[in-house]
Order: sequence, then structure tokens, then C-alpha cells
Amino acid sequence: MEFQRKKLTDEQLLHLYKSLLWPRLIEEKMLLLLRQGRISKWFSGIGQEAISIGATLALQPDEWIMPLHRNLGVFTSRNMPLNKLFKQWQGSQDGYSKGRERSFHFGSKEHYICGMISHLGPQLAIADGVALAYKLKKQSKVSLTFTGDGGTSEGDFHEALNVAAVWDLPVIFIIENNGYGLSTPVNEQYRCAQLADRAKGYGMESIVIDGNNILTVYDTLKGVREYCIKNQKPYLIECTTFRMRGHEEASGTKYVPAALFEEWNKKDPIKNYEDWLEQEGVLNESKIADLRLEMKEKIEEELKIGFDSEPILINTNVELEDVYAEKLTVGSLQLTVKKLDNSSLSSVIHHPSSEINNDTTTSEERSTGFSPSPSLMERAGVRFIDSIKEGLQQSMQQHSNLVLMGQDIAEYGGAFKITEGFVEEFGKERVRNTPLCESAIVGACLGMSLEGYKTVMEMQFADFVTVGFNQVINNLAKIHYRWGQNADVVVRMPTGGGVGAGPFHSQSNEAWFVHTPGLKVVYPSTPIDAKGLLIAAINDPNPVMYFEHKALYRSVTGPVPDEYYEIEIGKARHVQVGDDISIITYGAGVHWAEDYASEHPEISIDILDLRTLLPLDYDAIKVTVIRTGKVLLLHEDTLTGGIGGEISAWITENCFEYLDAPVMRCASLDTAVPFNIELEKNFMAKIRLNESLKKLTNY
Ligand SMILES: Cc1ncc(C[n+]2csc(CCOP(=O)(O)OP(=O)(O)O)c2C)c(N)n1
Repeated sequence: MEFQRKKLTDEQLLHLYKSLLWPRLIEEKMLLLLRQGRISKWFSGIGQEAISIGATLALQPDEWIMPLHRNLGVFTSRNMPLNKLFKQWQGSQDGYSKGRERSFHFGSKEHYICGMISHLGPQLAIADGVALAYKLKKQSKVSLTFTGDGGTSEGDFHEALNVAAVWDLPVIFIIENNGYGLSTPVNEQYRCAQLADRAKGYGMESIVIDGNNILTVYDTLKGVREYCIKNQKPYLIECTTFRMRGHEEASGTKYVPAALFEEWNKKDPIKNYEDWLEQEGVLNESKIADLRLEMKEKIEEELKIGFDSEPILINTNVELEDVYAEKLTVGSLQLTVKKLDNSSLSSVIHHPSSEINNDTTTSEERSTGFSPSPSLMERAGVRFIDSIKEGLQQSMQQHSNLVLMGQDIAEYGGAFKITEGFVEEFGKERVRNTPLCESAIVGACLGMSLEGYKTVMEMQFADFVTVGFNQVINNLAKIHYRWGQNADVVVRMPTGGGVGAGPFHSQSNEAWFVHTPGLKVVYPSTPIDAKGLLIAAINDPNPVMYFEHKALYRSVTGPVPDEYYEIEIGKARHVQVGDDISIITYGAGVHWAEDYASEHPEISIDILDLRTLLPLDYDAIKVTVIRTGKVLLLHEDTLTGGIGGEISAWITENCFEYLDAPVMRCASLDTAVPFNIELEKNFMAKIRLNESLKKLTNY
């Protein structure tokens, strides 16, 4: 192995040596503790340390790094104290994640490290988002992310590299090619000669370097960092190395030929560097021995503190509270936002098939008891779609740190034209057409959040969230609970059927997200709520799935205040008072229920529009149950596993004594959404509403 010191001083060379040795000695100690049964699991990076250390030290300490499971050197090179790291690995209260995360699956804002989730690839797009934030702030910074050779086969790798290239983002992608995935050798992982060759396909520069040579890694990274900042481009570095131990200690290394270990043992990054430093006269045997002893003593000291950790705090309230970030400030701005509740609105909602609620009818007798508020200027007859646009537009005006992302949302104005004209008003930097890669864009939104941005991503159709699902469910939703980082992201979900769009442009998939702690799920049914809930979602520091029913876009109109206002997330809307039966519903269901009620004055129907599905407004649910004692849960989503089942269970548990009949559900058929319009009508819950209500009335 050849070392070139270039202009590095003895002191710098020594610092690199110490930075290499420290994680190696920590790991050796961990392996000992593992054999003694004092720790439970260990993912080893022995033999690969030069990559983590060379890369981390080549960056500025406030540049974000997205490390993986073999990158202890990233954490130690950012000077994270061993005692706290150890507490983290042990799942202790005073580690970095309050005992909620394992091994290296955590981050620390203070150290600009965003740790992995198990799925490996999702890390990469987060680096895109961070780099985009640097770029928009015009900062001379890069982000750095790691992947293994195995991880390069994931779609996330391709999406992240492509986005970085297309958006000219200063991201350094490092592949640690250590010969194996878990046990799968590289010849069963890919067919290109070098993984670095893939960069060409994305229009990106790349290089293959010896990942075991600390000076090569350090020098290359310094140069690449400068390149990325100066040219505002990403760069791919493939580091060749070898995994000297099993995937994790329990999994062994039987499948690795002994000759490979012998060969790579000779290329050990520490031994080789140590020998060279001795030749250079920077180190000698006794100094090495002293350093090792000093470090070993330090390890013992740190472990003493590490083992002496606070007992784990088991407090269910704290566990639940930590799922969501508190809404204290809004990005960097402190906003005074008008909060609307039902009593401040004059609410005349004009909905699809009913002519009763037109703009000349005051609402008192028909619905809500709302009274107009003199402080709010409102326009009548605003379409649902225009209210969404208005909420988005006013939010863009309020928050200079808000960026919109989505397919075709710029000049084209989005599939439904909601962002038409936005590029002219806000510019292309903040209204971003994305490549066709939902996973990377959700990941990039999270990366933006690490740097204090807010993002709204438009899913072209809610159906397509499936290809960004992992990022939503495992990154956005869990990050705050895992290590206290919020994900200030709204995903707009044009949803629902009724327009003959077939199985992949019509689905109601809100229940998937309701089942995921950490997300909020809102689903307005009226223009006034659509605007106010969107503004609230954007002001909320947590990830919010915002469902907007496509069939309501142009068919529903109503009054909408001109002002910038919020409708509180988590509060249902009592649509109309009735005594016989409650319909609890949301989205298109609200309009079905209202239509039905107006066509059947013989039944006195109480209607509750949930507006938010996570968290649910249980107080409002209870009020309507008590009022009528008979409840129908109505939703366009399919029956089995729909949110109706959840609410039914809650009512049964909590309101049993008020019930005069079993809670019933009216939902769509348990099939995909059919294309033929007649078949689709038959699929829809609406067609069974009359039957369901008759059954409930007659019970
Ligand atoms: C999506 C996903 N699939 C499978 C796994 C199981 N798994 C964990 S690590 C690993 C191998 C990763 O190989 P590579 O990316 O080369 O990294 P290395 O462990 O060799 O450093 C596998 C298959 C996982 N964590 N996530």
C-alpha cells in the first residue's frame, strides 16, 4: 500500500492515525464483551475504518452525514463520547434515543449525523434533501451518504443518484464495496465492472479508490468536496475494501474463502498506515504502545460510565407524547394564524348533487348553527380545488422556507392544475418539478427538514404513494419518536374514485396511514376546511398526509375566507343535528350523507364529518353516539381494515351503554376499484347507503 503524505503535517498524520485506532480498539473491546455475554449484538466495521474516518475528517463538522451500520468511525470522528454511544447500543435511557433504537440506527442533530433505518437505501435521498437546502441557502457545503455494495441494488440508490444529478446537488455518495452483502458475493449482486461506472448513466463523475488507504480516502474526499461545492454537482466514490468479520457477529463467515481473509488481512488499514508512519519517523513502537494503552484505559473509563446508565424510564405518556413534535414555532417564523372553528364561519357548502344548499340559503335550519364572523371576509361559491390552491399559495407567501415538490407541478401546474401560476410567483427553486421517483422525493423532503425547511410534496395520485411508502412509513413517521428529529413534510394525496379512473387512479388508501403512529392524516370535505386544514398541516412540524378527493375538486363549492387561517387538526365538524341516527364519515361520504338526509326528511340524521382521521376526535364521536344511540360509519374506502372498523371498536369499548343498536359500517366492496362506471358505482359505498340506513333504523 502506497501512502502519499502530500502537504499533511506530522500532526495531521498523527491525528488521522489516532482517529483510525480509536474505533478499532472500541470494536475489539465490543467483541470481547459480546463473547462475555455483556452486550447482545455487534455489526463490525473492522477493516473498513479508513473510509468512515477519512470521509468524516475531510468534511466540516456541520455538514450532514448519513452513515450505516459499519460506520462507527463517523460517530467517533464527530467526537461523540463513547460512554453515551455505549448507552445507545445497550438501549439505555441516556443514550441517543431514550432506549428506542438499536445499534447505529439513530441520529444527532448536534453532530449533524442522521442515522440509518434498517432498510439501508432510504438514507441516500435524505442526503439529496440536505444538499438541496444547502444549495437554496447558497451555503458552501456538501452532504455525504454511505451505501454498501448490496444497497446499490435497491431502487433508492438509483433514485437518489438521479435526483442529485438532475438537480445539481452537492452530495457525495460513497459505496463501501466490501465484497459481500449479508452473505451474497458481489458477482451475484451486480453485473457492471465497477459500481462507480453507474455514475456515468446518471451524468455524474465518479472514481474508484482504495478504501483501506486512509490518506487516499482523506485526500480524495477533500478534493471531491471542493469539486461538489464549486461545481454544484454530486459525485460517486467507490471505495474497495473488505468485511473482515461476519455480517454481524452471530452470522459467522463460513461462506467467505479463507484466502480472501489472508489477502485482505495484509491490506489492513491500520497496520499498513502504522508501519508507514514508523518509516516516516512520525511514530515509533513505544509511542504506538503508549497510545494504545492510553486509549484502552480511556475505553475502560468510558465503559464504566456506560454500564452505569440510568434505569430505563417506562412512562407510557412520555412514549406517546414523543411520537409527535410539539408545535411551538413555525419553521424560523413565529406566526399568528387565525384559528377558525365552526362558530366563526358562515357555512353554506354547495355539494355535488344537492341543490338545497345553494348560496342563498342560510345555514341555520339546515346544518350547523354557524354564524358569520364579522372579522372574516369570505367569498361564496369557491370550488374545493381553488381553496386548496389558495391555502397552498398563502402558505408559500407566509413561509419563505416552504418548498413544493412533485411531478409536473411547475410550468404545467400539476396534474390537476393546483399549482398553476406558482412558478411565476415563487420561482422554480421553490416550485420543483421532480423526476419520477416518489421514494427519493419523500426522502429529500425529510433531508430538507433536517435543515429547517418545510416541504409539500404532491403525489400525482394518492395511488402512487406505494412507491414512496417506505420513506413515509419508516422514515417520516418514526424519526421523531426514534431520535427527536421532526419531519416537517406534508404529502398531498389526490384520492378517491367515482370518475371511472380504474384500479390505480381511484384508491382510498388513508387507512394505511392511520395505522402508522407518527403521521397525521387529514381529509377535508368542504372548501373552507380544505384551505384551513392545508394551512394547519403546513404549519404543523409533523408529517401530515393530506387527502383531497378528486371528485370533489370541481363539484363542491362553498364559502372560503380570504384570510390566511387554520382549521385545527384533530377536530371533527358537526355537520347537522339529528336524533334518529348518526352518520360518522369524511370526504365524499359527507356529501353522500347530506344528500341522503335531504332526500329523506323522515329520518333525523346527525352527521359528523371527521375531517382528521389521525388523531381522531373521540369527543365529537362520543357526542353524536350519545345523541342518537345508532351509528353508521360511512366511508369510500373498502370495508375490511377500513377506519370504520377502528371507530366501531372504540365506540363499542367506550360508549356501549349509549348504543341502541350494533355499530354498523357502510363501505366500498372488498375489491380493487373497477374501471367501468357502472361497476364502479356498484363498488362504491354510496350504493349501499340506503340499505345500511334502513337496516339500522329498523333494528
Ligand atoms: C430492505 C432490506 N432488505 C434486506 C435487509 C437485510 N440486510 C441487512 S444488511 C444486508 C446486507 C447489506 O449489504 P451491503 O449493502 O453490501 O452492506 P454491508 O453489510 O456489506 O456493509 C441485508 C441483506 C435490510 N436490512 N433491508
